[in-house]
Amino acid sequence: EGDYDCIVIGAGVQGSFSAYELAKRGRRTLLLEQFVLPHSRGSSHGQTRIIRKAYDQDYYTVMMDESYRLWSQLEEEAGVKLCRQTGLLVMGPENGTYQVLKNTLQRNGVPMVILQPEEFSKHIPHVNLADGDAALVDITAGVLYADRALRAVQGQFQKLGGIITDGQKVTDIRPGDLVTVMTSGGVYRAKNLVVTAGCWTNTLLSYIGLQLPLKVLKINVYYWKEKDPGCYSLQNRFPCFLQIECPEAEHLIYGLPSNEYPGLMKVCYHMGSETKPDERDRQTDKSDGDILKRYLTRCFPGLVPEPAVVESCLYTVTPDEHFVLDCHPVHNNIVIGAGFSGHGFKFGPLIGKLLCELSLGEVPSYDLSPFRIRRFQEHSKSAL
Ligand code: PYC
Repeated sequence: EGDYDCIVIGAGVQGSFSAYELAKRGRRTLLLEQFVLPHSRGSSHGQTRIIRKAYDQDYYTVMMDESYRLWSQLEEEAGVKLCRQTGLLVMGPENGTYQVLKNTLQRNGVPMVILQPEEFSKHIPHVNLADGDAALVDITAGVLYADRALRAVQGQFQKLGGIITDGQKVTDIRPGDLVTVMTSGGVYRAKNLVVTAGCWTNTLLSYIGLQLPLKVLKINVYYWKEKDPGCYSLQNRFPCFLQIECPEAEHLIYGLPSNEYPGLMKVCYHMGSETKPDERDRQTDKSDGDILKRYLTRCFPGLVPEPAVVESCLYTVTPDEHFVLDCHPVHNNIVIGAGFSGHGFKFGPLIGKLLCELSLGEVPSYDLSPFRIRRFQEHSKSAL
């Protein structure tokens, strides 16, 4: 119990970085988490994520520039390695989203290598490039060590005097000049509140008169056995990859080199089935596994096309798959970071900085208009 300058609800990657930024600016900050940390019930667990600048919108590529710098600052401060450069292989039909990513990289001067189809197998053995597909490598990309990053940022937050209270579920929020947060274990007050509750966002927003158009998806995280151990491994410098628009799949397929389970490569479908955040274990749809089997049989002949390990993760997806970074429309001392739509982890340090800026009433360092809550009303109006 007690008073703070700021309370952050949700100790996933975005909440942890927000709390850290606030503490760095001398704010007495409480980071609240419903589960006992660390846990795997949300969207920030697991050992690895992709970090990349290859995007279809310039503003994400530009924002990643700073995010990379902030990741290395944290590496230095905490004395741990959090990123490993592997490159990102992007494959897809020449004239489509592939071209959009390529143009964004070129416009923003991101170092990349374009692989001509005839030399592809020399550079990337063990992968079959589909007929008609083009390929490039975003050199700057790599793997982020996700679990380790969360530990590091939470540790730095605590070193700055920040308080983490875990195992307490929020049961009510009362807005006002001092916001009151009731949990299963206490009552807390602060001048400012940041809500970064992942797929529980709408549950919390229901206490403060707001609902966002967020869908919660359960993503199956598949690991596939290498026939020849190491041939797709991080040690052997195999890159992360994105397969855009292929005959087997309507959505992206992505992969990371084998690392956390030696001999197993993570390859997943960037789509899942809808669930409620507390009922994910009831959602057992694995039809994406068949899509991946067909794709891997054709393009990754060095993998056994039968999943060896299946884990899960939740995405909280907005209609346009852009984030929500905004103040509550009525209570401007409440800031919301949500809807990271399965591509937010890599932005964590920058999202933390931006939510901190919003919370302190500062002009944010980037144009946040793509991330405003208002866009949903505008869309629904124009649809009517
Ligand atoms: O944003 O790079 C990404 C990503 C890969 C898999 C899910 N998200």
